[in-house]
Amino acid sequence: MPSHSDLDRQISQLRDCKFLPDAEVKALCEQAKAILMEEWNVQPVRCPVTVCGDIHGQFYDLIELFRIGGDTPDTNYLFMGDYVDRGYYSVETVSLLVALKVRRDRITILRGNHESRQITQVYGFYDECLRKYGNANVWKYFTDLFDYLPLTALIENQVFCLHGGLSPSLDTLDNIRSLDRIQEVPHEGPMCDLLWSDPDDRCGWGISPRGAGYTFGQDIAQQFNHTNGLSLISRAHQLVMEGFNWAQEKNVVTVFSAPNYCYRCGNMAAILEIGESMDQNFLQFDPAPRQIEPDTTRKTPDYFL
Ligand SMILES: [Mn+2]
Repeated sequence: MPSHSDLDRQISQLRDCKFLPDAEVKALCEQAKAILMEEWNVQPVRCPVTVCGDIHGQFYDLIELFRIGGDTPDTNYLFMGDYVDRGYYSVETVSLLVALKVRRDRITILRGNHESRQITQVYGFYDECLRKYGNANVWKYFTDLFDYLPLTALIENQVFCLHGGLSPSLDTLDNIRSLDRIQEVPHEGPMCDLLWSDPDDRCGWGISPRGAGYTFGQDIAQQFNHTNGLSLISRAHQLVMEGFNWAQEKNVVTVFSAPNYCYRCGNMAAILEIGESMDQNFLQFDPAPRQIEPDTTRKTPDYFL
């Protein structure tokens, strides 16, 4: 078991965007697994807390996020998934968040649809691990860890947080509590829906253009909030140009924390501060100044899923 100073050293190395050796990642993931195992499918979170959306490997923008929102553990953070894929620094990004979790800084990290073996083999994290480590070990440690991430969080029994959205198979928070989450994200079903669904202007349930999850209308969100005594559903998963977007008469808010997504979308990022009295304050931010990734050939990813 590494000493606290090992962990401090690792965190400071990661904050300089230098990835850790294979064996250190392995040990970190083992410790993180033991912590996440004790967390719930609907993980309770106290306010004040700062809620964040997709990061997608944009490491320097994550550092900017901490500069804007305050450092851990002084600021209590809730991240709603999608740490990896798309950006150049998935390894450093997810390593830092996991290391902060292991240090037991005040941080909750939920699962996004990209925290999956299958998706990361298509959208960048797998290739990045191969490039940086020469083999797939680190990819395996992290994707095995992802199975333990909580699916949702509940701030003061009022604000329900998750990556994607609602599911026609889940009417209550107790339904979610009874899921067996320790598995790869399935292609369909309630666990898949929580990580893939999106709000929509049309009423009722709809077929999702993503090919997984559903679209859900205001009627669905209102009913879910009413049934479960909630004031708000906070979710990520969709690029929104201002970094946050109210939907469905403020039953739902989208928070997206990757500025200039994929280094080309031109969007702002945002985080949502929820204060001592559950007051809400959005902080928007632009991309951090950064260098072009030094020594690799840039691939053109598919931006359209
Ligand atoms: Mn997503």
